[in-house]
Amino acid sequence: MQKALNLNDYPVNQPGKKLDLIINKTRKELKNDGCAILRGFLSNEGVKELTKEADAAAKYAHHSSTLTNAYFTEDDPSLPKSHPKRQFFERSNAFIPADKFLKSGALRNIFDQEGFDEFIRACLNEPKDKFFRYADPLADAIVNVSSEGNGFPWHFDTNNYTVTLAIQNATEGGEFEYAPMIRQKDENFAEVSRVLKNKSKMVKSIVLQPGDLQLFKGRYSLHRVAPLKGTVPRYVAILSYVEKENMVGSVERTKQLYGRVLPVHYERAGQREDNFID
Ligand SMILES: O=C(O)CCC(=O)C(=O)O
Ligand SMILES: [Fe+2]
Repeated sequence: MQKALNLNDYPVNQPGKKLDLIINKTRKELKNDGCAILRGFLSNEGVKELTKEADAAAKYAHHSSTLTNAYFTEDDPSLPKSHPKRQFFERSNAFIPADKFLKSGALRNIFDQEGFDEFIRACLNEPKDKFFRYADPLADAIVNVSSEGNGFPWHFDTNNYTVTLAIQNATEGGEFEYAPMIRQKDENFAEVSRVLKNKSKMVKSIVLQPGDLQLFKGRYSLHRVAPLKGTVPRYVAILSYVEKENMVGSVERTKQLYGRVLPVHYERAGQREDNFID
């Protein structure tokens, strides 16, 4: 296929002044707001190809559903019932695993574009020795499929940042809502509580368009995907980077998210225990 990226506006393969301006602007937005949107990062053809690819692979999506609070922790009955840690919502989504996308397809074409990783690293301002592609063959580049009835309720991420590409919007809903930097020095439970009740003035809502790239620092900003409506599924690609080389998901989490594991998950899980990496 032809180039899926809009290299005219985002010349990730040509480091220089133009790219530096984009990187600096993105860094500033991330610093102030925890969120940066690079509009029209994909070419029109890229969006078209990626949509086709996601449509064809959607049948391989693994559905999972859990009841979760914003912190992904267990219930703590020692706290009052109204505490944000005790507010549980259903989270359900479907992930198309990375190994269902062809090397020659649009998603890999984007992810493997020369200069792409380095551009993302520079935007996130991460040190070179702490920035690696997730080495998980099921999870390094995936597509999240969600439809009416699915939900990604309010949460903080465990990762320091997420890199997502909007591919297709649902018929209705699916806006990205977030309370920028709501927790910084402390947990700020009072304001978090207001967000969970939809009573906070802090919440911002963004409508991503197909082809937009989003960088988001979700550890400090409570966020969710607004409830979806209609028959058209929302497709979002999630590209993962981690702080350590050769990392893969744990056996348990991989089973939950993808419904299966590969030999590498068992091999590395063993290694992890032996070497006390985490
Ligand atoms: O689907 C999205 O846009 C957001 C996903 C998200 O918040 C996450 O993966 O942690
Ligand atoms: Fe998140």
